[in-house]
Amino acid sequence: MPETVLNTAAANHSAELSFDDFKEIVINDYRVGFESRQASLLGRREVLTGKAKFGIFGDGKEVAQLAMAKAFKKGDWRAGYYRDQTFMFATGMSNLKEFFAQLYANPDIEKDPASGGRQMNCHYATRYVDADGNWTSQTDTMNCSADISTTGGHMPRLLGLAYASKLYRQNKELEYLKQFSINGNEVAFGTIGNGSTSEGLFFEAFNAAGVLQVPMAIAVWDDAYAISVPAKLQTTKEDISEVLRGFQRDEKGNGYEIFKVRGWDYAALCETYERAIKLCREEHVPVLIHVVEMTQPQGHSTSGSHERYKSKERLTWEEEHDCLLQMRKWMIQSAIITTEDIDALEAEAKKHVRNCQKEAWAELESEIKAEIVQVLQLTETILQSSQHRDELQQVITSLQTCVDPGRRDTVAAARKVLRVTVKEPTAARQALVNWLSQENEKNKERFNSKLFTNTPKSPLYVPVIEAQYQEDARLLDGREVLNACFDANFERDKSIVAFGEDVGAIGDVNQGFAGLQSKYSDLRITDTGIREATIIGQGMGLAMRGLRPIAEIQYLDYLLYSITVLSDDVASLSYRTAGGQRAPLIVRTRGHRLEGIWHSGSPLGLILNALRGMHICVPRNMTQAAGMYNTLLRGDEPALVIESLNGYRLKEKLPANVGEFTVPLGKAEIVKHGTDITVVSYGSMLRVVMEAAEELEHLGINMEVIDPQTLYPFDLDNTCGKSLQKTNKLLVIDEDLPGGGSAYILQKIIEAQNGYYLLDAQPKTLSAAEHRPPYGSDGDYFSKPSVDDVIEAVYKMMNEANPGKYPTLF
Ligand SMILES: Cc1ncc(C[n+]2csc(CCOP(=O)(O)OP(=O)(O)O)c2C)c(N)n1
Ligand SMILES: [Mg+2]
Repeated sequence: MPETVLNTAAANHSAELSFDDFKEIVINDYRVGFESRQASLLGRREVLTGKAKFGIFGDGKEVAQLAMAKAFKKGDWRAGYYRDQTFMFATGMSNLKEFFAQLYANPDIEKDPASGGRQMNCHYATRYVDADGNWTSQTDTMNCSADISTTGGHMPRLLGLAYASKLYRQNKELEYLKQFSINGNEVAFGTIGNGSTSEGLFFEAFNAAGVLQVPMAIAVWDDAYAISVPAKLQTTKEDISEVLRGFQRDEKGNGYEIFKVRGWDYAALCETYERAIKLCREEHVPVLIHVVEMTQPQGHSTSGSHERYKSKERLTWEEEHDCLLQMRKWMIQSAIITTEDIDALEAEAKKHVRNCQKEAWAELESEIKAEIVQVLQLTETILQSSQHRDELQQVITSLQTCVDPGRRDTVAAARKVLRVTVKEPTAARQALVNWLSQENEKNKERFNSKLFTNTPKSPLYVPVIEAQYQEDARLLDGREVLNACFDANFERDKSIVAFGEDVGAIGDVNQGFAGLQSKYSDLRITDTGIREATIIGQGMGLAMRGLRPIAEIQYLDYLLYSITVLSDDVASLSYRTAGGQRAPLIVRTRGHRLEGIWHSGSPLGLILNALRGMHICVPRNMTQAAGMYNTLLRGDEPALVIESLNGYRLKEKLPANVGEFTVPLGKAEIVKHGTDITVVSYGSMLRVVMEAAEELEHLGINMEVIDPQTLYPFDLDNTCGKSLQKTNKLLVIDEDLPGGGSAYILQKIIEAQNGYYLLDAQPKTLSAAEHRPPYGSDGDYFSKPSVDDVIEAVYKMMNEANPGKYPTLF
């Protein structure tokens, strides 16, 4: 049965403490909670008076977080949401000044280490990658994985963080990774709002953690609302722990230990957290702590007021059950503090918070003011000899009178001055041009950097090692080449694990991992449930904790089930922490043409748009795929590898160095040299293109075929652009929808590589039909580009260029 701790009880951790020590701890907790509340109140004011753009705060959730912080140890992890400032202050993972620096969007990572001003306020993260790309020691620190704003979106990552502890405890070969774990003793603490438990990701992760039996401690902060929508419209029976009762472990099997406790009852919360986390840490039993009767003193966020949708009775109840008010009463009643002393503490705390806020504002303001002075001085000098004094004076005045100016104001003023004086090329104007270009560099670093980690450990810097072939190299099925590659890597690096649906016992549906589970154990090659989103989350959490996961999505078509996790969480991690966190996760999948609507997907446009921040690899065969895995497994950035579904049984020569050779990312390869037209294609489509190339030779057309190999990064050496110097004609062919992956490739070649200037004919694309392909070979023929389609598309372009030489076909 779920354990319900609804009675106030003396916190049992105090058993070994003297009353004075106990009092000191409680009073200090109250101080942290009270300061946090003041930060919320002041934070809201800062938004309403215009210094910050938006605010969401943890008021009404303070006391439970004080209890959670007590149970949180070095080495532990948090994956939570925007209500957790009190926990972050109580653990020391953040502080009041950083809280305000983030609210003001200070882009300096010294001031806002969580996100360098990139995330909304109360989105937390600790930094674990140093400037050289080295991991810091995660067992010496408390660790917070970077928050995201999508409610429930962090649940898959939470699962992965907890799963890492399981691997570290059970796989003794990992003992050498001491900076990441001490015997898997680390608990992954999660927090989620009651409303967000309605999300599928919550249920998927919850079930998976029960199956896996991992040390995941998930707290539901239940304030009975999700913005304006009340519990009765969110949760069956209005009670999530009641709904989840079937997960309670019992004589029928493993499961969860479930706790329910009131959010204003400090002593009961401390006791609950102590018991729950002990079990979770020592026995790796996942726990649910459902914290009920929480409140929102200021409503949901600065975007609206809760008086609009909460009844008077509810608002009165919330006031009375304010957790800090209740804790205060209990402290006075229990003789922990006198009314006078707590009044004094509160007055002191208010002052302290105010000072932190002022300092945080002053730090940002002083930098911007210095920049304003520079722009004003430069503009004044320009003005002396300008014909446009009035306009320049206007720029000066509006910059001088700008309320709460930002960097956009200084840069916009400089750009305006340069426009106004475009016909006055003075030395003074040049000085402003120089200033602007320097600022642009700095602002690029502040606002646009670190989409990838770009450390010396980036896969882009992995040395290139060519594949070597012995004279009698064996000709194997493509899947066997991959299998040999994985085998060599698993042997080489004990931190590599692979998991997914049917990956373990049968070695994946195409047998790339065949035989490897029995060789390396089911802790390293592992079957999972059908749960794509949490397969990715599982991989992400492992990758954040120093392991090298290959997370497998059975078919590319099912990647969509995990696209939110990949897009919101994995792909944005480096950027949203300004390089403070990374997750070098490799996602393995297989796609392009095979059979039917859900086994033929090639949605590269969707992927390229959703997953900027990951490398996107589209190997044309299994040898190239192996070389890409060899590269990625030696680098520190996340990637997606899409193998060709119809290529596993095609014969390929086994390289002698199958686990060592590397295919560099962003290195396009000319797979057929030619002079008449440049055709760019990738993946399974390339085989079709090469078949067409043979017949086109008979028709007198010699095409150059280029395989970019990776779509992100795309052809870093401009191989495609250079090819156009020869052919002056470009055709991009893929299996995606029209305007999908091919449009991306066109933009790269025509615009980024300046291919436009080399063309003497309109650039074209040949893609699939706009619907998914029907089942059967006819379905494929009439939906995806066929050899006939390729031949005719190429021929038509040649016909248009030279109808005399290439008469119209039909
Ligand atoms: C996936 C997603 N859907 C919707 C939102 C918009 N949104 C932000 S907070 C919120 C309510 C969340 O309520 P709850 O989980 O109960 O947390 P609380 O804010 O009450 O602590 C909503 C709908 C979002 N951020 N992410
Ligand atoms: Mg809520």
